[in-house]
Parts: sequence; C-alpha cells; structure tokens
Amino acid sequence: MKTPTRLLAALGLALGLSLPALAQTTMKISISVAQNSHQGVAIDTFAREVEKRTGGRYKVQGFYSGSLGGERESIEAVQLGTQELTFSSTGPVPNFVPEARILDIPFLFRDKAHARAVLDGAIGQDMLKPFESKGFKALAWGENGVRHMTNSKRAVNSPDDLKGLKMRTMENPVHVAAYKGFGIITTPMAFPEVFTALQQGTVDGQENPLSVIMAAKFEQVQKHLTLTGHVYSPAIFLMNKGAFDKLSAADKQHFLDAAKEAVKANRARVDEDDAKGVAELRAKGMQVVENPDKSKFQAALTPVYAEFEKQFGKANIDRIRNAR
Ligand code: EAX
Repeated sequence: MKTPTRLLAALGLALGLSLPALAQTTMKISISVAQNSHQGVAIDTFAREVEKRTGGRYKVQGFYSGSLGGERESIEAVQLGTQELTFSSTGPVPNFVPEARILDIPFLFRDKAHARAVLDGAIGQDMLKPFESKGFKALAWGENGVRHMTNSKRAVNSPDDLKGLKMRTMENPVHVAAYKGFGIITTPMAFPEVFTALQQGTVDGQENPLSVIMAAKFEQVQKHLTLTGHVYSPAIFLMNKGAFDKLSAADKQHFLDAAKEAVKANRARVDEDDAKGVAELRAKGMQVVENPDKSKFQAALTPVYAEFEKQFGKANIDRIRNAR
C-alpha cells in the first residue's frame, strides 16, 4: 500500500499548494497617465511587491491612461469601493480631504529633496491620517514631480507673458487661485481630456512635470516650455478603507511595505525624467526657456500668498517651508 499512500500524500500536497491560488484576490489600481511613466513604474512595482510579499494571495491589476476614468473619478471609485486602489496626483484630493490642500501651494518647497523629506517626515505622515475618516487608507505619499508651464502661443520668460493665456489646470482650488494670480485664464479639466483640448486649441497651455509632459506626448501639441518649477506636485497611494481593514495584520504591513518600495521606484523615475527631459523635448521640437527668473514668478504671487496665509495659517505654511 506504499504507492497509494504516496499518491495521497502527493495529492494532499498538490491540494495544499493550490489552496492559496484558490483564495487569490485580485484588486484594481489605476493611474491617469500612460504605463511608461513615473506613475506606471509606481503601480507596477506596487503590484509586483504585493504579489511577492503575500505569496501570490493578492494580485493587483493595473489600469493606465485614465482607462478607469480621471483622477477625481478614480478617487471617488476608491472611496465607494468599486475599485480598491488608485495612485493619483493631489490635484483633485482637496475635494475629498481638504486638509491636504496646503501641500499644493506654489513655491512651498525649495526642491524635490525638501518635499520628499517633509512627506516622509512627521508632517507628511500626520497628513495621511485625515484620509481615514473619508473612507480611504492612504498607504504612502508618492510623487508626480515639479510642475512647469507649456503653451502653444509664446515663449514665457516672465510672469507678464502668462497674462491672458488660457491654461488647463487641475481641478484643484489652490492651483486655480494661484494661477489666477499670474493672470492666467484658468480652465480646470480632468487629465484624460487635456491632450485633445490642447490639440483643438480649447486651451493654449497647461502645466505639468516633465515626466507627465513626456508620458502624454504634449510636445506634439505644445511649442513652448518654461521651467517655472512653480509648484511641487505630490502623488498618493489611496486604498479603499474597508478593503484595507479586511486584510490580516501581516498583509496590511505587506501592502504598506509594497507602497514604500513603489515610491522609491517612482521617485527614481522622476529624477531620471527630470535629468533627460529638456534634451528629449528639445529634440522633439519644443522651445525651452530653461532658466527663467523664478523670483519674479514668486513675487507675482505675493497677494495670493497673503490669502493663503490667512486660509492655512502662516505658522502651518512656515512649518513646511522651514523644514530641513
Ligand atoms: O497625475 O492632472 C494632472 O495634470 C496630473 O499631473 C496628471 O494627471 C498626473
């Protein structure tokens, strides 16, 4: 009876091994930009790490280029639970979690290193908490990048050149207020509509990090780029709170660790894009103003800044500005 025993044992082993496969859960995650981008790298790394760390019990399926909707719609879907996860810029986030607005203030951060230190430090980690009462588990801050201006009309050398330009903005109240301060005619719009709007001339310009400009091929519909670096654009890994709460304690940690790994890959790609972006976009025909006088752009926002200080509290803004 040796053989049947062995067979049974083998069968049992086979069944045992297939059990986790049966218990596999697939979750959805989305981005509004193309897969070949700093955001694609983020969610693909996240998916790989989740699968690896949970021994394949959890799979994360990526949806790219706004195929599940723009960022606002995706965040809404995560809040409702019709989709488990999204990786989004903070563009539409203030409409869900107003506490996050302060991060979208122009010229708040000196550079990416400053922003990353704040987001990874006590201030940033505290700011993940208010998401919980709104139906989200915010797994980690990621990065969209430092935003620059593009348009089809003229070279922008100083803030005066922005006056009267019709520009698409994110659906973000802080950005809209600030860009009005530049004299821009602001047109908030979801990202998946931007390429066509630029192509058809519904708007003259838009502003985004080099990573996004390249991933979206905006050089095909925009002649001028100015490295205004007017605002740092954070991104965030959001998960439906119910879906997160259902995970075991160990799996919760796996998801958090996966997000951390993903953010590393995401930031590395942003750095890579920033390093090669200007040369690449020039080669594709864009005219680039590389070193505009940033202090002039900053000065143009003085009245708006007074308004922000009232709204957010000067001490709160300074706490971020002066963080080392
Ligand atoms: O998250 O809407 C935007 O301009 C964002 O920067 C873009 O979708 C990437």
